[in-house]
Amino acid sequence: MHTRTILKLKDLSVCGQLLASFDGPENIIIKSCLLPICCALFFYLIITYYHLQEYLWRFYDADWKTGLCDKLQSMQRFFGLHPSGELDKETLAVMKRPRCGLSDVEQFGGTIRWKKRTLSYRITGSNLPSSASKIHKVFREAWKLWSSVVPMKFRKRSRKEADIVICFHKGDHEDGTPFDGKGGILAHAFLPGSGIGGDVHFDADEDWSFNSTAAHEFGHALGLPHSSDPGAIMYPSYNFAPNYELQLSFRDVKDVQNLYGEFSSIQKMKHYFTDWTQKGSFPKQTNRE
Ligand SMILES: [Ca+2]
Ligand SMILES: [Zn+2]
Ligand SMILES: [Zn+2]
Repeated sequence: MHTRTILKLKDLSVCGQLLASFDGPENIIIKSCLLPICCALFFYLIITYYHLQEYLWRFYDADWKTGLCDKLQSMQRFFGLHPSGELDKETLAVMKRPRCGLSDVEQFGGTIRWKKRTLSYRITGSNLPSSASKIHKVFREAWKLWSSVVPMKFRKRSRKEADIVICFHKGDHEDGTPFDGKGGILAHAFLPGSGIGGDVHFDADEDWSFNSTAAHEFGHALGLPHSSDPGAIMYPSYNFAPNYELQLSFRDVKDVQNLYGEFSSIQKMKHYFTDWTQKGSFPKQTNRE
């Protein structure tokens, strides 16, 4: 483990040299001023190192055998940064971005998916951060994004059991992956399956701007892993740009169609016709490359 390169301890040695250069009793005041700065830098590095370890452990393989430097390089490669293995400014900036709680390196092999074509979802819990009608609207639009490219339907249920249960939770909510308050992790989801499988949890401590977060988490609920394409909905950091238009990337479409197939020609025509009668226009092409 190349801790020295990750922590950049040379910064500390510069401080040490600086302190040593003010030798003699006449420099005692200067030294007493520099000492707290050096201590603050030391604690800053220790805290940063702790956060880095936690981040890499959570999102880049929880295997003790893989060195921290190797994990850091995998992270830098995933986000298109120079794989220096050093905790530089760009890497720190990526670590601070709000993101999804799932791993970036876990692959599901394209075999974990729902066998049925119509899925039900239900919103439960009491921590709704906004009006129920607004939340339903956002979720409906997020599901529609996926149902516009694969032959799947998503139906909301108010009472009975549903395939996908959506909740807003604060902190530890007893699924082994506690939320972290404001910032950091905004949501997580479970892969398709029975019980908790397919369920989606949002951090109730966030100021919600759901669009891209919901669409991303619903992608996981369908069985999709993270994508390293910055334009993809399945990129681990959510896109909150003010003028961001919610749409699937070419990669998102290909990945979800690998799991659930494409529309047949008849389904495509029906889809176009429905859109035309509802909006008076044909659906726009969402497959961004
Ligand atoms: Ca959070
Ligand atoms: Zn995710
Ligand atoms: Zn959870």
